[in-house]
Amino acid sequence: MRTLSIPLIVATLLVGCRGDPDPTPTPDSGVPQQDAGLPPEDSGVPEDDAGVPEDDAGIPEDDAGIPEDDAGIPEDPLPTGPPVPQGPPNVPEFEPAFPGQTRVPAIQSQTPIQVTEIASGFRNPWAIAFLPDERMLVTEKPTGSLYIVTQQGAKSPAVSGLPAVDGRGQGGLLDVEVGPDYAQSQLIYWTYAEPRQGGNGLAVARARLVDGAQPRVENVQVIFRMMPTLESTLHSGGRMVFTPDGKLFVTLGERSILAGRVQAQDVRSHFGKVVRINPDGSVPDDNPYLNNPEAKPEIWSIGHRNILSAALDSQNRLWTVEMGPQGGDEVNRPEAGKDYGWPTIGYGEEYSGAPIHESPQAPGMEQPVYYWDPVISPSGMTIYSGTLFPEWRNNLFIGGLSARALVRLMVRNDRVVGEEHLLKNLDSRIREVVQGPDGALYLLTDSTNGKVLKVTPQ
Ligand SMILES: [Ca+2]
Repeated sequence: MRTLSIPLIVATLLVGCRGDPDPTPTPDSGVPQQDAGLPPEDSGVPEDDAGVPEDDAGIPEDDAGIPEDDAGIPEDPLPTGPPVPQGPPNVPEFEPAFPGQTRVPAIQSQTPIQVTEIASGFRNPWAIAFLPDERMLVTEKPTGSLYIVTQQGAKSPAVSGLPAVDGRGQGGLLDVEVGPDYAQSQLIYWTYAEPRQGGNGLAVARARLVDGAQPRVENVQVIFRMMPTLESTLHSGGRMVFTPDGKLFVTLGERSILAGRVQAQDVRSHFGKVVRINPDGSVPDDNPYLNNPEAKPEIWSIGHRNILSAALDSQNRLWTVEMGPQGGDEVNRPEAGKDYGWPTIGYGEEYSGAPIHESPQAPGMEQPVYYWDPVISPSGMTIYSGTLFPEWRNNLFIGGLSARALVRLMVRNDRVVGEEHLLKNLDSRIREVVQGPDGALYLLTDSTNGKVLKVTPQ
């Protein structure tokens, strides 16, 4: 088991100089053929919206927010200055709803950071979850394989017993989580595109992990199925977040094609929703749509496009980052029973340049906390709560696929006040960001030779 065990330091750098020279000025942020500019390893795998032309051009708080952890110390003044260098907006005619909703001042981390390669050779890995002994579960999207990886980089054989996945496009094996009661139950949870008669759909399964030289899962239970079934290889969603009160949030995409997109605000469909379930798949008795007999009872919030980033803040509130259309990636803080607007409102447009929305704002629909135009293509998120990087406490860290960066957002009073694009020098699509039990950030790069990277102070 302990074969390749010497972590390789791949990059050591001082982070975030304001003029961080970016040799590739967002080559892939604004045009449908974005993947054409990427290395060959990326070119065949259209996972994110940056690479997938839309095929459905037919549709047209305050200080109670995130508490500072140094209660007695005055807050630093808010950042000022120009935003992170980026291309011009795709939809300049849409004005933000409030100052600081986009293009906030660029910030620079003060802590020198080091990136260590833990393991490599994963085919488009998607998610990391930590077992209690600090080994990692790592999923591979297109192959449907799950591995156990040690901190020294040793990789187990693929865990056997997982059901087959529809591995095309943005489907496959996606997120993985370790059950809150794992020590007693050995239950792990995962999301995947389930092949079905007449199409496919996201499913959530759980099973008991039987550890060992040939790991396997047993007693697989599918605890949730996104309905209806539809034939689409796009916009699966699939991030999961356990909450301390024992509930499970799951993010669900709207399948991209027109037949799915139009269901994103329809409570009779799971498409384009955040759902909230119990760990056995049953419906919590305080979910927001239980008094509507037509609604899917699992629904928590509606009007989302494709959420691939989700995390809890220090108050255990859910934050998400959703893939928008061209110019419309957005950060939301989904609350029970609220409508986040897609496809009626948003800040983007079709990849063809055709308009989608008459307006970015409408009564009864929530505004994003923040949006990007041009997009970053977000996937994976953690809200930092560790001690290795005190200056990063309560900041959002988001993987950027087309941004080819680790995106850091500083938040005050539930508003974004500073943005930094870290690790641009790696020139890698960042698929996943997880805080390890040691307070380091663990990342997955998205390629046919995907890597597990660890970010620590230098
Ligand atoms: Ca929205």
